[in-house]
Amino acid sequence: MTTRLTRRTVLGGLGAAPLAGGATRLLAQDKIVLRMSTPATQTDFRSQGLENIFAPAVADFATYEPHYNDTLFKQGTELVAIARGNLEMSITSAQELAKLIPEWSIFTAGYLMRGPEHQRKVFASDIGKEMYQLVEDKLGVKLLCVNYFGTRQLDLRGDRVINTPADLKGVKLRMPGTDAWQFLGRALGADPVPLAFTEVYTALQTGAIDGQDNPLPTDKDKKFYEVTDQIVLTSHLADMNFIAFSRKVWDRLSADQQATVQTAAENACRSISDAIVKNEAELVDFFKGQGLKVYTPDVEAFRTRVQKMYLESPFSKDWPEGLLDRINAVM
Ligand code: KDO
Repeated sequence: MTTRLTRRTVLGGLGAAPLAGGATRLLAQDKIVLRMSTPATQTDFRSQGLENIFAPAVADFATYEPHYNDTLFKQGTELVAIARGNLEMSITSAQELAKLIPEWSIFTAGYLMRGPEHQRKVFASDIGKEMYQLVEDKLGVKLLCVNYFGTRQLDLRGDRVINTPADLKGVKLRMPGTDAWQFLGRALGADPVPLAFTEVYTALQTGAIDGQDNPLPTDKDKKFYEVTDQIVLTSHLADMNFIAFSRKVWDRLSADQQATVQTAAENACRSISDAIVKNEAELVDFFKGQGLKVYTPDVEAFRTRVQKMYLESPFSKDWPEGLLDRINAVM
């Protein structure tokens, strides 16, 4: 038998044993359905990691049900859906978390995280425990693990050479539609345009936008190279994602099942990060082979401007006291 976690099943308890606080514990014959919503494709490394590592590990008591390409919830609405009990899982980002919990905007700052190892260590430390707890307390969402999503680079139409932020003046750069992302676009020197991930290919093809930013593996997976001419290696954001899991569902699992979910997610995150690191290293040659110009601009000029703008931004007022120094001190 499978049960979707709805208010009716929680409160009505389809044969499930009541727990304090109105939650219900899964009985042995029940299988919980874990719907995961994401704008990503099925071929994305994160999707594959969850399908191949997470899903089989929890299969004894849970049916993993992924929904790709924004088909269940729209990009950026998943966390609220989980908080309201309408969704069980998503692959979330610091930018989406920052929309609901301003302290999280610290992790949206360009040129802050130094890469996959730094991310892993930061979130394995007390910093991670505190920031994950904040999300659990405020949203009822558990963040199970962090994965490296790749380092974001500029991917543009046309042959305008980009060396410093000044060269991006007037460039209509698609960024995802939250304040944190739009600010990053402005900090880079561009004119940011908010647009859903699933609409980027067509907007590039028609020239509605001049470019977009994403990690190289995403540019390949979404075939953006078919409709752009150059990749500028600004490396402005070592991007990361988090496996978000409903606290209400978590509370229905036994201690053993919770441990299984946690380990399964951590194994998936590690494998996703490793696969992305490996793929990223191979992709410059791939894009050159597709006829794109790939080059490194004056990264220091971008870093200096972006870091200055973040420190002077209204976002930084919400950063917990001392956290920036603590993040930088993680080696
Ligand atoms: C994007 O919209 O550009 C982005 O890369 C932002 C990420 O935070 C992440 O949400 C990602 O899209 C989606 O998961 C689709 O891959």
